[in-house]
Amino acid sequence: MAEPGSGLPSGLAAPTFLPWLTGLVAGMVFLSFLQKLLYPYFWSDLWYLLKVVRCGLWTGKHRQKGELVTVLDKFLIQAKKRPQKPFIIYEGDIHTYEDVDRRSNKVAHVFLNHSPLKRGDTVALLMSNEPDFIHVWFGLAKLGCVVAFLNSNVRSVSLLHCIRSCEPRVLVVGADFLETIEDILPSLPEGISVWAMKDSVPQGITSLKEKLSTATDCRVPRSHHAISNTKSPYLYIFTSGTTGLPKAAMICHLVAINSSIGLWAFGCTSDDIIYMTLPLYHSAASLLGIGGCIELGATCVLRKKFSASQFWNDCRKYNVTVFQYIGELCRYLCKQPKREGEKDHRVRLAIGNGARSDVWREFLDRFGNIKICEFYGATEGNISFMNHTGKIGSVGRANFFHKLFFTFHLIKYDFQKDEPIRDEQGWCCDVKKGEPGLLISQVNEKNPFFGYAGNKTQTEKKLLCDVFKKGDVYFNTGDLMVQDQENFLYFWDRIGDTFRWKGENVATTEVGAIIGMLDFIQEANVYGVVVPGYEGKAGMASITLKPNKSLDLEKVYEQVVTFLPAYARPQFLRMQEKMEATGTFKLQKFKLVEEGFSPLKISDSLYFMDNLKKSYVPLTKEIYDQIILGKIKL
Ligand SMILES: *[C@@H]1O[C@H](CO)[C@@H](O)[C@H](O)[C@H]1NC(C)=O
Ligand SMILES: *[C@@H]1O[C@H](CO)[C@@H](O)[C@H](O)[C@H]1NC(C)=O
Ligand SMILES: *[C@@H]1O[C@H](CO)[C@@H](O)[C@H](O)[C@H]1NC(C)=O
Ligand SMILES: *[C@@H]1O[C@H](CO)[C@@H](O)[C@H](O)[C@H]1NC(C)=O
Ligand SMILES: CC(=O)N[C@H]1CO[C@H](CO)[C@@H](O)[C@@H]1O
Ligand SMILES: CC(=O)N[C@H]1CO[C@H](CO)[C@@H](O)[C@@H]1O
Repeated sequence: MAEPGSGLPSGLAAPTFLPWLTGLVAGMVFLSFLQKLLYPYFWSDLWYLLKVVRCGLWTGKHRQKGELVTVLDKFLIQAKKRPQKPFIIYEGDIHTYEDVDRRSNKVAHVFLNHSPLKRGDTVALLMSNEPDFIHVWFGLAKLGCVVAFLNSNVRSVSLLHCIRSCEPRVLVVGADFLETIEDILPSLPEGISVWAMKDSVPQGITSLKEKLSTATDCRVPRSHHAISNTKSPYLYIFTSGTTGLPKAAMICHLVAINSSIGLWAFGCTSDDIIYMTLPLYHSAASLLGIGGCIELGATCVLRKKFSASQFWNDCRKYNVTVFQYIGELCRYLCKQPKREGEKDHRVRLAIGNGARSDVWREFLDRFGNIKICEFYGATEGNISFMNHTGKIGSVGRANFFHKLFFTFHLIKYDFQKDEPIRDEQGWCCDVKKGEPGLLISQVNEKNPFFGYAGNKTQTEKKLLCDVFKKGDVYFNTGDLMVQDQENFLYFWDRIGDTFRWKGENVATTEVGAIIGMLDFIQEANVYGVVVPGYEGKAGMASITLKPNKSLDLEKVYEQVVTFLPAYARPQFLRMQEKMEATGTFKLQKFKLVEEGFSPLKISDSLYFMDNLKKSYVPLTKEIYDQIILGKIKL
């Protein structure tokens, strides 16, 4: 770098009147100019680094004193410090920090007195967004149990798979899920006791609600949940990795503590009111959102389900200042009919991921000056970015400071073979700026990967070995990203056997297996296709029939609706005479994805999922046009 003032002729300030001062000022102006030119984000990067360091010191401090402070401990501290402060506002009811503390004590006492649960046992929780989700979660955490959050969209066989994979002793279900659970009750593994948050329950299920009404709310001794190792398990959160059925990612206390600092790092304070419409069973809402509120002592306005038409009304009603989003949410809000006074609210910050640049711009135009902070972080991965400079579309920036702490790479990827490209020596290579590459992050002592519950093979599949040299290990995020000239990172696509739709990852093998159960289906090949105007990809199943069998469209519809969550149901079917044998299976999938769902381009019969007719119907040109124009909503 140029030396300060070196470009200035020294005799310029002729009467040699304090020449060094002139030189210094000129030098500083020049330096600042240089900094703006070469390092325009220097100050924001540095600011971000200081925050990261500060929270590192914070976690370190508590470790040094020999006392490990978990997110639950922080909650207890807040409950003592500000008992009357609203913690959760749900359907107009206020639950203060003290209220939540008391009710979760009750939950703890019920299980302490009426079940054989002990510290370290896993409890699966199937509930929608409601205060009791948090009461049960915290109550069980107070007993040192590990809570597994089940995705509440998942049904039957997939749900059973999820429950089996985390080996719980107890299953707690919300009132809305009694029917779901009754369906699988006979198939549940031996020794799981089922509890429901409802007064009257069928045989074989215990009523938690009834027991709560008589339970004591006195404090649970800290010895039940005090931890001696921050890497011990705290939660299981299900994710669809790059392959197969959902997997339970183990979240240890340390990851939860780190995530809970997120809101603070984005600039939230205890005065903020955070609007939460995302499902609590995902890490964004539970770890970042609820954990973040606790860290700050802030208020969370919880909603059972996101509603685009109610969104701004709620924001006004509750004086919301911050909300969490996924890309779809911003898009739905932009699609709402325009109304008077749309900028009339107090929201100043939105935190989330997946907002595309076009939607992002429209959103700002329409709803006013809201700072949008994108972040990226795989639930189970050891990598995260924050858009701490608010650049439109980007998930964050890999800055100089960042690289000191996280080792990540974008490596070249073969889209057709669906695997990283390796050179003659067998090493992977970094992509050039501007090209999409697979995001991987190094796994080592400092940067551990905690793996999935139950299955070693699955854990190993998420890891890439011998990447740049013999013996190195990287975590494969399954996400393709692009890095621009300024080092901003942009989400590009997902690889492997999953695609994203409505904010959820869809495992193609799972969907394929469900359709394959039908007796007339020979083979089902599932993938996602791009539909203009939507985030992610819509599901499509390419199928072949068994000899002498005919396609029963209603049966296919019934099958997917019965067994798959709404986001995983294929929107389109494509009937193929036989699966083409060109090259590998993966290669063929690549071709199918490219071909999309246009009846004008594809000669095979195409079908469209029609929820009114409760069947798949032929995908005509009219239907196709209406989908493209947004007149038919997917
Ligand atoms: C959590 O944050 C601390 C401090 O920033 C860091 O030292 C630690 O490695 C992080 N751990 C995980 C698992 O994220
Ligand atoms: C929102 O703020 C206004 C003005 O500060 C206040 O009068 C009102 O009570 C607040 N509403 C809620 C639900 O806190
Ligand atoms: C683990 O995964 C492998 C491959 O996905 C599978 O064959 C095996 O049955 C699984 N084991 C368990 C215990 O789920
Ligand atoms: C299918 O039907 C044809 C004629 O109807 C018959 O010749 C053939 O054996 C059948 N194949 C099978 C596998 O049932
Ligand atoms: C997502 C995640 O857990 N990231 C962590 C990876 O490890 C670094 C420290 O080495 C943490 O700071 C990150 O939070
Ligand atoms: C948390 C954080 O640093 N957010 C940044 C996001 O982007 C804006 C610019 O629009 C910055 O001012 C913020 O600092």
